[in-house]
Amino acid sequence: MPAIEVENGVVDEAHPEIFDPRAMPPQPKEKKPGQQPEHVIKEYFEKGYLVLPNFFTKEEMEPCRKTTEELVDNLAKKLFEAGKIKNAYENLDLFHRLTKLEEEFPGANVILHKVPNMPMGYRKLWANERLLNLMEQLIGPDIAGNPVWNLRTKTPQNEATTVPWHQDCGYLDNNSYKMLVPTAWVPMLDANEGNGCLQMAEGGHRSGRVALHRCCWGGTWYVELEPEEMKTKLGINLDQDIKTVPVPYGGLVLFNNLIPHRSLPNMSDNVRWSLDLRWQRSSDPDGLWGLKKPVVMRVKDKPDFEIDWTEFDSVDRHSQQKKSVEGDLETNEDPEFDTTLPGPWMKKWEIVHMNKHTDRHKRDEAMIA
Ligand SMILES: O=C(O)CCC(=O)C(=O)O
Ligand SMILES: [Fe+2]
Repeated sequence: MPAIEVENGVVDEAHPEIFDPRAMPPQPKEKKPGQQPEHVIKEYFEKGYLVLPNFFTKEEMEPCRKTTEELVDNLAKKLFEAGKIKNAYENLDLFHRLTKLEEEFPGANVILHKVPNMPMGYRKLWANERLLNLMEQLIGPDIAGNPVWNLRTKTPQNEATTVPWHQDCGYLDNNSYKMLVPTAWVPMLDANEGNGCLQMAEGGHRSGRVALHRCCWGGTWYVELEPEEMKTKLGINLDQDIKTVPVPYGGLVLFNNLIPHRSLPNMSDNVRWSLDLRWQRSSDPDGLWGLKKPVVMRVKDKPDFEIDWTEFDSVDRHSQQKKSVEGDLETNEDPEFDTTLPGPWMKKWEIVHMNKHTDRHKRDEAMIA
């Protein structure tokens, strides 16, 4: 694949009606399991986010933890067999093992964050019946899973997993400025201020605008939205609107793709595991430069519809993202242990700071020029 053209992220457009209470679909008269009272759904559109502290049962969440344990175990074995680490730390639990792997092989958490295929344990949660019923209340009955989902491997005091202020549109293509992409952020333990839960800029979606982001933050692949820009461009009151959003195990945070948010540093001894899962209307584009199609999850008036994962499974988003900025460059690096995470968002914003994630495509551009 040759490197793709990427439109500049700065546009003089505002689409508040796609994200604010005007976007709320007609609400069902009879509630299905998982569906919330109308005033709660309204809060999502008014504030831009919503916390549901008790949503999943233990039976629904445990497979997620189990899946994560397996992913860590696979990674440990792979690193050990390749001679990259001296100890696979088999005796440590889910909340401590990755920290040790990360100590011995910095970037282990990034490799895990880029897991190419969505394991069954996560898939079940993403397509959970009650969660999709809830999605119907946000985007209506034709629902697809948006290809951007993430496992957050937030080891203690780690730069690469501490996400600075951003609007999710900052990482998506410009079509995403005109489509509602709800996210459910689901922690695998109680998430709080101490272990790096989220902060939201309440109401930061109400202008309908995407503000200026810059790339890349510190030694990471993240874009950054400066607080001053949040204030002037998005009308956020920095003293009043910033909310810290703890959420217990079994709960979730719902938000939209325009609200500025960040995650706090993890000052605890535990790995703060979470999943972020996204949906969209099936009729909307992927929001990801055409790199990976959404997976249809629900079709109006077809209660027996079954999800076909074949196409979704066949595309590794992270390798597509990398190729889309770097092209098919030959490298000597072993893709299995590649700890960089380049993607098209790096071409959408001004690069004010280069690091290992940006280096190669910038170098390539210099070569072309
Ligand atoms: O989990 C985090 O640290 C960041 C989450 C985030 O930005 C998102 O889910 O969009
Ligand atoms: Fe985000």
